[in-house]
Amino acid sequence: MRDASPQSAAETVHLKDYAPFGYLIDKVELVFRLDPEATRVTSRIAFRPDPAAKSRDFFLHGEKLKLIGARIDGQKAAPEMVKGGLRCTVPDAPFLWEAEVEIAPAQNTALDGLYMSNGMYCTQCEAEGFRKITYYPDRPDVMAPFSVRIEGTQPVLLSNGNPGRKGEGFAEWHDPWKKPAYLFALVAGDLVCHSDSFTTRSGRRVALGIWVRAGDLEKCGFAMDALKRAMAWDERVYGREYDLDVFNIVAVDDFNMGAMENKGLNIFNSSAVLASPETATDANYERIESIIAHEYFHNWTGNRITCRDWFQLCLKEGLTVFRDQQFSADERSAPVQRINDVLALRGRQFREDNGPLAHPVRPESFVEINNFYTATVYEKGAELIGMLRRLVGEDGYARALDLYFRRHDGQACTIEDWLKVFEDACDRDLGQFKLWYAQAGTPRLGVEEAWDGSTFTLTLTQKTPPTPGQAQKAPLVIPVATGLLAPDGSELVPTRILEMTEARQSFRFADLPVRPVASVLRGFSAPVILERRADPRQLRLLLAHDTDPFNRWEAGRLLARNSLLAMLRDGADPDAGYFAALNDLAGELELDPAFRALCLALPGQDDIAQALHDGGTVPDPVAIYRARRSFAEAMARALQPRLAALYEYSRPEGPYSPDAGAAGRRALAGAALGLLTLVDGGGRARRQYAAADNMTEQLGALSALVSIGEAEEELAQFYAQWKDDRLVLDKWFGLQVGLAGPETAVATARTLSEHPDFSWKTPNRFRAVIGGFAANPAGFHDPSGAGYGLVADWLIRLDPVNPQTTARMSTAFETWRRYDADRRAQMREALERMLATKGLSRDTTEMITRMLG
Ligand code: 0A1
Ligand code: ZN
Repeated sequence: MRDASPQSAAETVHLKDYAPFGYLIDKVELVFRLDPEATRVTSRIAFRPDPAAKSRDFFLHGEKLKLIGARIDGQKAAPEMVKGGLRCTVPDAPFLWEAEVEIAPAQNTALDGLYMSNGMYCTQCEAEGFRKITYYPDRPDVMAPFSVRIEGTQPVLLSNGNPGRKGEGFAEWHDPWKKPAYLFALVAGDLVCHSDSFTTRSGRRVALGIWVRAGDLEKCGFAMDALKRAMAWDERVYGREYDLDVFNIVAVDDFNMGAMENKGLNIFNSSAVLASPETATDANYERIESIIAHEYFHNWTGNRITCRDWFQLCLKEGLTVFRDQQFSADERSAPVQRINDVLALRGRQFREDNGPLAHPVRPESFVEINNFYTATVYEKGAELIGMLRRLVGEDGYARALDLYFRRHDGQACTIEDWLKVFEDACDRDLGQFKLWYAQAGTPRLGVEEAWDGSTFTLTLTQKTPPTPGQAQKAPLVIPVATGLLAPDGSELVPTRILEMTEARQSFRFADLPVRPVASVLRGFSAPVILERRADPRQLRLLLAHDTDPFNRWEAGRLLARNSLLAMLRDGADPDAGYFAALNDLAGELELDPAFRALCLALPGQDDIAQALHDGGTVPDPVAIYRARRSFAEAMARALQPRLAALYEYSRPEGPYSPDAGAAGRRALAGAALGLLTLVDGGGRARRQYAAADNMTEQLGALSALVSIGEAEEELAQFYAQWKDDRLVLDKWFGLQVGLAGPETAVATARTLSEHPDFSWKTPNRFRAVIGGFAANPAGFHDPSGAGYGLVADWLIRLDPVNPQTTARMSTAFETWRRYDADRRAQMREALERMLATKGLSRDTTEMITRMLG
């Protein structure tokens, strides 16, 4: 661990070097005297030597702190200041450490530690921000109860735990649960509260508060409702009750991520809490519900049981993502949730896992831990939990989780601890399963079929391509959920889990009356790429009849993708057979509208690029954009009457409601509108735009018009209407840079990056404009290289201000090796230019170095 040699803090930290801290902490008392330029933080920390630890190295982390003074047991201490912190000689017995430091929150633009956002003080301590607040063993395995006193003139002063004394200019808080420093939080500002309460199943009343700026009070209702539903769900499904008298959430505008699970005081990016029908889309509501649940669920999976070190990040994140996905599946439609989760996994994690940034779900080394809050740790981490559950069954999973909470409450744990509870509760050896945590890369699953007149044999093969630092891969345990359909579409063999453990393995289905059509990897039962030569007739049968909704959708997806690939590779026409099958499915009135909307969506541009690359063809993003557009136009023409009817009759009546049913109907109407607009000149979209009373329909219509380049008037109107609403203005920016075609994208991004409302130091706005553009392949990959140049210029500018967001957004370049020689050279040049920037942050340096490999 870094703590073993703090002098080399900028160097690589290795999991194998982990060593426990030498001291335990009985209590922490902090006093904050707030001032934008000179906040004073005093700490009183009761240490005692840990009898179980070998080291007696008393090293406290500290960064950007001005030490005013330190004492040990009341005597002036003389610590040695070293890189990344201080070291001190301390008694070989319990002692009290006291220190006073000064920090300048107003100067903190990196948004970790204590910083200011719109005049409000707030903190972000995960992963290593607490060391910017005071000297402390800032590592997750050091847990302690905290008491906090805040002195400031702000009307609202919040911290973790339960409220204590409060008076003019001060407030005190006490958190009885021991926690690592990364869960510390403090907020001070002129805020108002949307209050409510929740009574736990054992009858304790918890006061709930969502704290926002005065103008935002009306936008908290949905988040509060989601919170109460999440609290009830965690009691019902996992038997987990909340454990403090209060639970507070604060919305801030300047935040690097979505939200943070600080004990009893979650801090949220305002985009992940605030919603009203006029300003938030259905997708925004869905995201809010899932993030509220995610942060709340961390109270048990993350806070009560935390990580021993940051290599174990997936212990809390994979599990908590899995839990929030389960929650959303229960609250909404399970198949739709699964499809969306897989879309996100393929879009972000597969891209990462198949490029230079590939790393195991539990990495073995890092330079900057903030660079490992990745799709692999989060989303693939969640998939591993799903596979475990599939392998041990629902009951086994429930027993294992009960044991996990019983055995490890109050501890800082490892993946070994996690797997051991499954081994003990389910009497199963998970030695091979553990490889999923250690081996990077997306396995390729091959499928061969044989039929002898009564027995159907599926032979599965697995192969994981090499990833950086891991040339050789061993076979994994892969649960392959499989069912068989008869040629008439009826189900011959219901879903069973084929448990694959070898590189090549056959599974037999005997005594069948007819040769079946196999539905393999139902529900996307493992995070793999299925490599199966798909016969279009079989796919059409699955699209029409599969009893597994995921594979039904997947069959349509494959038909669309194969047709697009054939257009791009061989100049083929769009697949009319697919359009006919889709037309039938879209008209199945008993099918969930949200599901049908997903079936009408085309594979994304990056998805197609990845598929071409996987198949050995160099992708041309501009050609992909054009092929996809002409495919969509052909689809719109082929399905026109159906789409017109769907548009007409799917939209829900009555006042806007964000519930899943109404949202699904709007999604279906919106999908129809998007396609129809490509062939109807935009009349419908213009009418919808003018009449819309909710953001979903207003933005849906505007997007459709922007896509055909006919939105000038509406864009101006939208800006005039929403210029004072920062979250809506982000949408206005994002939509223009994200949807512009290859002819206009670079110019649009350039113009908008010069717009007076492009407040680039605010992460949400930067992400909307620069991130939105980088996610538009037809613009970012402009053959001139201007797209790469524009993004690189902005990243170089943002880096000294906010390294975390810069490093995260530099992943726009992670696919550089996929492209043709010219684009490769231009992207490489942009990466090298960034890397050569004097004083480039450790965060961004690490990312670019890994990308250049
Ligand atoms: N733990 C939070 C996400 C988070 C992680 C890092 C942060 O700063 C580097 C901020 C938030 C979650 O999973 O929601
Ligand atoms: Zn999380």
